[in-house]
Amino acid sequence: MEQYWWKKSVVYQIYPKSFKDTTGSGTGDIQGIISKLDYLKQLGVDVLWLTPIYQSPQRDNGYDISDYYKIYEPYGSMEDFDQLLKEVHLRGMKLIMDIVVNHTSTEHQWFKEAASSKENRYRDFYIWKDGKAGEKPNNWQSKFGGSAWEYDEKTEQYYLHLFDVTQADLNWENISVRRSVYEMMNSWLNKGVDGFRLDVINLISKDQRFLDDDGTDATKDGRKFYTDGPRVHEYLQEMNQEVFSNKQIMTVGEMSSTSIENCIKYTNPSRKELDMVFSFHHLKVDYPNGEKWVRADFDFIKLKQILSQWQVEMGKGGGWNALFWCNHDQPRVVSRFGNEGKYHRESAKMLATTIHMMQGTPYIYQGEEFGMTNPNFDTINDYRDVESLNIYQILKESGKSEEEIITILKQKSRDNSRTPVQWDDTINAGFTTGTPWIPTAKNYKTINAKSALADKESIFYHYQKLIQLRKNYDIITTGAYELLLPEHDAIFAYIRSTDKEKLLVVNNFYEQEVEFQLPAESNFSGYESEVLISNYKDVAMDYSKIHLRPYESIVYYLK
Ligand code: TEU
Repeated sequence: MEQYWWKKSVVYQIYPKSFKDTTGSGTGDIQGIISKLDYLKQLGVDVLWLTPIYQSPQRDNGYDISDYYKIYEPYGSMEDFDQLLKEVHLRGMKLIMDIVVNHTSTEHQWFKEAASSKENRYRDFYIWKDGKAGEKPNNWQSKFGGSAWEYDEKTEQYYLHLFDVTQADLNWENISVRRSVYEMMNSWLNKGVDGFRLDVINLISKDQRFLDDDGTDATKDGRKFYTDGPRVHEYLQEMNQEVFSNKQIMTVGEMSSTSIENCIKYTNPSRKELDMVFSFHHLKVDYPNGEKWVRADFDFIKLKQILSQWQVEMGKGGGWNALFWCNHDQPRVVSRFGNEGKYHRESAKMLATTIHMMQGTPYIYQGEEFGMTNPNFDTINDYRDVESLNIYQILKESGKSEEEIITILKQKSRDNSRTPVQWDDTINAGFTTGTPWIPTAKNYKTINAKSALADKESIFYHYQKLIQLRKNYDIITTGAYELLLPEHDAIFAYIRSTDKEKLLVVNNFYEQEVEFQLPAESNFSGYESEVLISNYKDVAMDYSKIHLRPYESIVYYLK
């Protein structure tokens, strides 16, 4: 197998809880995933990424693991998992697991032991600190709101939790933690798993001084003391040596608040750390001054600038991007950057083309392939996510009205992408015969996989074609990237080039019709052109000057 096989692959992310329920429990399960493998094969994806399926109290829907070696029972048994892996491989696809090793659940045996006494041998598996003059050890904040420290009465110390209070941070300074993690990861590889998505892996190394954040930078929450921390590259090189090396697997790191410089280090093959990274800077262009919890339009110019900067600089640095618009933590892309109404289909296809013609490995989040939207829940009773519920309380205490808070949650909540996959137009969209753990979006009768499969012009077949193009045109993998018209307020156009051929990708991001004029300095003379993919029929063949219809997207192949 080609060493960098994942450079031409497309990954499909499955959030099992909301994917497909076969028992009537209202929660998705492994047999449900197995039942949809032929659908995924038809789409053409190469790799499936399962978000955590391990034993967990489910406070954070599986990102709070209480046993890395057991399957969360409502999802099924280890035998079900073994069957899934076999069926995935039989179809020529691969499966990667989501590994959460920045923290465990406080229900994990390690934490129970650690919290039992200061002398317990697992005490140093976690980060315990004395208070300071009756206060918390420092002013670091949890990413889910409130302090990042929780006081344990029994042992009279605080433990660190960068996320929920039930997600205690592991102490990676402790070689026993690292050895236990590597042993667990190898056990999953020995079962035949094809790689890992590593959750917030750039947070595992903390500055051991545990200083207060002096408030000089925008976030003021302490993240500068643990983001891309002092030993993170050392730990990843050790993990690579102990787990990944000499195996044809794929690894992708989720990088919270990271930098391009660090992501080049994480993914340049010479450093033997990871294969690729998720960065989120392009998904904060609707966070005014970095603030997530306000309703805000997105900054289109900034979106183009950030995506382009990561294309150019990661390309120059020998790094590799994971390309994505959404996942289980982000709102649905067609609701966030596209059009939920009249131009739902055109805008969803345009957004897909924009990201799939870039350099990197594209990720499709379940339901994105047929245009699932945010559910637009009107009441807090429909929200389930620990982050949503925490922020609801915080905003309420800050004096915001119920209506203001719901408006914000409708746009920004992680629940937006966690509603049941809409398989067909039957009750609960064919996701479950029971009561779904979270309400189904109301538009399932018109937006569902079954109707998409029956319509050759659907978003599904646009994604299917994009996936196929990546296999057939090396320029999509290797071509240099150049943004055109950087200051244009509606057009996102870029070029991919090799010495023999070019791709010209032109997207109208808005409903307003607009003229595209190829910049004079673009040297395109003497090329023959063909349209590789578009979201309208009868597209303009003369690419030098095009009238773009609402959300029109065209890819010209020139050689
Ligand atoms: O996400 C970490 C992360 O960056 C986002 O959750 C973000 O911090 C959060 O939405 C605050 O805005 C990973 C997982 O993808 C997420 O589902 C988990 O909740 C989190 O880590 C903790 O494991």
